[in-house]
Amino acid sequence: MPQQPIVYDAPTPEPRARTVEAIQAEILERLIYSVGKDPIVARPHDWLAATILAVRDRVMDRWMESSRETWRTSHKRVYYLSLEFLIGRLMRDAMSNVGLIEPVRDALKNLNVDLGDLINLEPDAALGNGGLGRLAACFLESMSSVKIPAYGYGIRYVHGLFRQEMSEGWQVELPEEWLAHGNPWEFERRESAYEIGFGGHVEPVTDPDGTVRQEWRPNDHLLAVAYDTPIVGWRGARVNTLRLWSAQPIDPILLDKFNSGDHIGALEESARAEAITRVLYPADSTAAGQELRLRQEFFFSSASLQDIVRRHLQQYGDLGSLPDKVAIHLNDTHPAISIAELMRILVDDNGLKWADAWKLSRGVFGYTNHTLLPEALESWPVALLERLLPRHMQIIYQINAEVLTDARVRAKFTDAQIANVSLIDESGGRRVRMGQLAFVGSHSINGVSALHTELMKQTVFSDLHKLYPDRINNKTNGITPRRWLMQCNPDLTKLISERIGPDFLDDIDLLKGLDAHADDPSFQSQFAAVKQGNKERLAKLIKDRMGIVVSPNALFDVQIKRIHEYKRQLLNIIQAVALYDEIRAHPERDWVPRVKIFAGKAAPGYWNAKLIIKLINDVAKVINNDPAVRGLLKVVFLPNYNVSLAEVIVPAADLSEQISTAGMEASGTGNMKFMANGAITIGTMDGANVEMHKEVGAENIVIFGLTTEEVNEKRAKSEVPRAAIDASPRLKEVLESIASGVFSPDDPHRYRDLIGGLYDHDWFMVARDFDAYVAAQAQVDAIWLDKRRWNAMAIRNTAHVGFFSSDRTIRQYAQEIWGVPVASS
Ligand code: B1H
Repeated sequence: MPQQPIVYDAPTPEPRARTVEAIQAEILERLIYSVGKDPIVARPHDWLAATILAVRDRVMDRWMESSRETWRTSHKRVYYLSLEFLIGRLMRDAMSNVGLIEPVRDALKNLNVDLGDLINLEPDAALGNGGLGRLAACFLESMSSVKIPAYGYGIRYVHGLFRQEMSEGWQVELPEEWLAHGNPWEFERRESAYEIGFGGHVEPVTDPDGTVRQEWRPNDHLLAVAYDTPIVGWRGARVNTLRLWSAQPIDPILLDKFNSGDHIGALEESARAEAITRVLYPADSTAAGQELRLRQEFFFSSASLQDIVRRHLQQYGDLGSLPDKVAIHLNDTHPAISIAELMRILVDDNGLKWADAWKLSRGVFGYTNHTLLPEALESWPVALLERLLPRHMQIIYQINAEVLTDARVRAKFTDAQIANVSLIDESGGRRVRMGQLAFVGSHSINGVSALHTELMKQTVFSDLHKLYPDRINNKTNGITPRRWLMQCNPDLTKLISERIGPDFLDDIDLLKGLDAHADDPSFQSQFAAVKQGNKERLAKLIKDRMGIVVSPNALFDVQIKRIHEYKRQLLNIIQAVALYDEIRAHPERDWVPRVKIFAGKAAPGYWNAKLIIKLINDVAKVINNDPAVRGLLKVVFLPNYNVSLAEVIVPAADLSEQISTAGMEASGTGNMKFMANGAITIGTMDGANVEMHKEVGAENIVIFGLTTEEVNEKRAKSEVPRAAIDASPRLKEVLESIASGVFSPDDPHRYRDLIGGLYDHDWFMVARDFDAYVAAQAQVDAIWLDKRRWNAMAIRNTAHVGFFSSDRTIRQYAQEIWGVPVASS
């Protein structure tokens, strides 16, 4: 059926009324007619669904308007391809961005329902592991806020990141069920379904005009069905679409099998197809490596590209304008197979010449690298790609041939350099390196902090950078100040508005106006009172969930993030043990009461990370129950860290732990969230900490430890850490106590190997940074005791967070990578 022409000036829908009465009536109407419940028996989940539907309606008008405008103005569209979107809850975000929190609260109150209860009932959309997925979510919100026409493309996992429970201090993983009560935010688009192929073979076909084309004949097919979620920007600036793909079989039931009595066999294809989008791989900063993961990557890349090309052809009828109208961004290498898929679509399906297609394709793609950790760099066995995607493997070979010729002939590279830039890793089984593919197929390759981008040039991509020197650029990460300041910390937002006026809500750089008030005692005490309120709320949560009583007057010292050796939760807990020993040895001293708060998930197969969780819990048990500590130190590990828990912890933190081994954390984004909420950072010169140090000033951040160069030097010399341990009696004592079972009397050898690693190689420099860390913590104590100084520092952190808004990051992507015009704030 031919597509109907689009009539741009058709009447737009009448915006829904926003009064309390209208909203109240609509919630009731939705409850009865959409949820199908009588108000007298409706349960909280029914009210939640009805409320979301009423809020969603008030986003719809803006959604239609936004997409009509993009069609009408022929504006360039940005497509952000990401295997992860760590969205969290959507209702408060949407209400806040369209200014409906108060009327909805009042409408619900009239119906005897508490808005806060409903907010806490909404499940988190946890379609991501950590920073990479959360960044994608912040970017979506910022793209809407700065009015960039954009789509997020990803996978609608049935099970997001696993739920973490504790069993005697050990992490246990349970399946996550965010869709259990349905998802009122999404629209299923059965009409936007694409066929995705796997396997089969490639056949040359001769066209009537005599040209020979390659045609891929997959032997395995399934459908990608779209589910759309509206993402509304600040003050409803624009509504963009998050389009998540779900895998479905082409034939839900194989009728011949069914009719012959094989009822289970008849459903096999269905189960196989649906397996692709069933679950998110739970590894952060480690490549998954299984075939199913590669299937996920191709599945969502192919569906997204088919959708993009269809939309472009519908509007422009010609592929030559692709780079003028389309920017496709690869969030890490997970969607890098898109490069080969677009080439296949252009050359095989649409008959473009290879060279023309390659130019168009490179004009369209941009790629962000998020880590240099070798275990996270994706590569796939050639044999696997040949079997699953035979045509794509041919295309990759052809791309590689051109790159290698360029390296040899134009750049006169040595053999070693050629091996470095090759898309095929020939050492130990042939593998396709997705980073190299993403690099050569993109016109822009960016890192996520200044330091990380520099290291990209010096390490993983050094030779590719020499070959194509104008491609690598930096885009320091950011966070959305809506979710991470205004929504999670309404009291602070109100206080700031009263002090410097509300304009900072629309121009976050205006927070600098707080500098002038940083030393004002009255403002300081108001700022501290807000923090105190947030700490009381967190203390209550800790009491309710864990039964542990913590004093909101203590210093809340917080490390929340994925558990990883390079992030060094181990350094933090060892310092806690050292402090414990000191408190007991010197009860007479004037100790600063501290609560050490940890939260985070470990990848299920990452033994040392799981052991570190157990150690934190073992140490907590001893310290929290030792009367000699007199409550001066508490250790808490909060289970099941996720976005909504972060929204409670971050505003309550006094001290933000950003203590990764220098050179290893590409950026970090939690660091920025704490900064916004007036916590002081204790951190290494790593990732975006370096730029935070610059923005807030050296006197407002506590920096310690080895630099990247020093770490590299020690590693290059294979210097053993024993000297550092011998030189620090305090460290030695702590390590011995942990290794000998003081905290694990039920299994005295539990930590022997973990601690042994610090003696043998200490790759992450825990021992060698220990003394510097302890000294930095002492400096923190000293500042804490000088309340005026602490408060001034905290205020200055909030004041200088503007640079770390994802609106700034997104504007830079738009101008410098995507070629999309943006209004300045
Ligand atoms: C980051 C990942 C990551 N870097 C592989 N790399 C994954 C790699 O499932 N996988 O295969 C999943 C995640 N995640 C993080 O990205 C960095 O460690 C942070 O430093 C950074 O802030 C964040 C956003 O750029």
